[in-house]
Amino acid sequence: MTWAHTFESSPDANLRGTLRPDFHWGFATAAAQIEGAWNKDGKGESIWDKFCHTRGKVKDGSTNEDATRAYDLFKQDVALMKSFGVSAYRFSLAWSRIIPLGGAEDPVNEKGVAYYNNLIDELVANGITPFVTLFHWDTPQNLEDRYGGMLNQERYTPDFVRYARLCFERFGDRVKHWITYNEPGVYTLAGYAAGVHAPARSSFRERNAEGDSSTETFTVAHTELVSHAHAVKVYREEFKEKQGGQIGITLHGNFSEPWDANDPQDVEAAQRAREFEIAWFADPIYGSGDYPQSMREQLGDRLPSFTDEERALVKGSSDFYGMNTYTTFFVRHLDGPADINDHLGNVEKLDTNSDDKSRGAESDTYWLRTAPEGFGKLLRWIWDRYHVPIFMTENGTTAKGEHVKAPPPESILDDKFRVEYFHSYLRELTCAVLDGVDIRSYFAWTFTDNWEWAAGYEDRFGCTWIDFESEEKTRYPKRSSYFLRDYFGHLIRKN
Ligand code: PNW
Repeated sequence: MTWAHTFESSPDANLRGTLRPDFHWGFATAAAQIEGAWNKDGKGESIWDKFCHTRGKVKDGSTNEDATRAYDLFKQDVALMKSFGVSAYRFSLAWSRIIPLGGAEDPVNEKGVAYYNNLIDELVANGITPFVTLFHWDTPQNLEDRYGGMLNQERYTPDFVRYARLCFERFGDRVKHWITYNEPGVYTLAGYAAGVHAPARSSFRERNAEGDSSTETFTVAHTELVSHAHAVKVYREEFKEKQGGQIGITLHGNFSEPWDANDPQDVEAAQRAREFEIAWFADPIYGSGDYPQSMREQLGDRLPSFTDEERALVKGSSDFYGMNTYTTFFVRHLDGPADINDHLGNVEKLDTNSDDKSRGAESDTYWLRTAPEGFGKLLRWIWDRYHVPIFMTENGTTAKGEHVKAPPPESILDDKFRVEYFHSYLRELTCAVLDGVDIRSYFAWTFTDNWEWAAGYEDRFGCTWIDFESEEKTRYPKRSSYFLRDYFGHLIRKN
């Protein structure tokens, strides 16, 4: 099935050619969600391999042992992407595939290196620019066992830096766009505050045997920031001149709107929520060089302090703002002192505002609703506060009803809900560009349905539907893939 879209009718007609000719568009993925081959060809165990083999952790009881089998089927996937006309592909490397035990002194798995070399070569041969994420949540389990992973900044940092250096050495002749960490905030909030993601630590003993949500969350974030900055320093000092690439970090961030726009306390609470979620990582890197004052006030000494050396290292440590965003929430202030385990800025997040207006149409994922207006505001908020070029590195949605048996009926593949999501968000993106916001890429999340972490295979974010029950994980493109092809064809200037 193919679909063709034209955009001659208002208001799309006058958006033609708005995006720069070198604007990159494509799909984003993560190794642990697609590769499968979890213990093949020498790959070591990651914290997600352990997590999904622990009873009760994943919603549908599934594992990522096979996932979409992207490890075996990468040539087919590159050909499919090419048929959608992408110019770029963002994917992550599995650290434990490259260094199975993870550490600076541990051996390299040449078969793992070869897999990524083959994938990169295949992309380049097909004219697709690789954007490579070093870390998308799959810490080698051995580093967790050896010294507590990111809780141990001193021991972890040299291990991460050696892994990063090895990747620059082996892949940097062809990879010119590097991302150190994907969403350091979600990694620590879900893994150490809520305890619902690997490595499954929190203060909540009914869920996790160990952990302290009130401190570890911020310790791990600090380790991510500092180790990111060390890896960037290595790239800039030892590789950048010769290889000519760019390096940065990707942060998550949804938009927060006041629940009651006429209540100054809610207006303040929405700003505080944006700072707890976004400025937590972005201020040290792109702004003041320190954590936001609002966080220091609430968290006191539970928030680590940057040494002078760390501050100098972290500030300016990203060539661009890597941005993942999905939705918007209404935020209402809470009275009284914040809970010890609060990470939101002493607010509550709601689906409707004081006028009972909904934040958007429901997807198949509880936290995600279509909210393009907030996206437009968020782009401007980030641009006004930090003024660095923005690479959109993830954006997308699930849609209700897609979890059916194969073969999927045409009504499922004609994914109107997802098309409407992309259409409305890309209009906002284009308007922001017209307003002067410097945006250089857009990666849809995600290429195919995949293993959605603790939600298993039931949350389908793909622009291609996958039959997970078939041996070949048969791929069925949804209409949204063709919509993106046609809409970017319209939006990107041709010269
Ligand atoms: C991202 N939130 O995670 C990740 O980078 C992907 O690996 C993941 O599959 C995708 O989004 C969809 O979930 C997020 O609650 C998880 O706002 C949660 C949120 C945002 C991003």
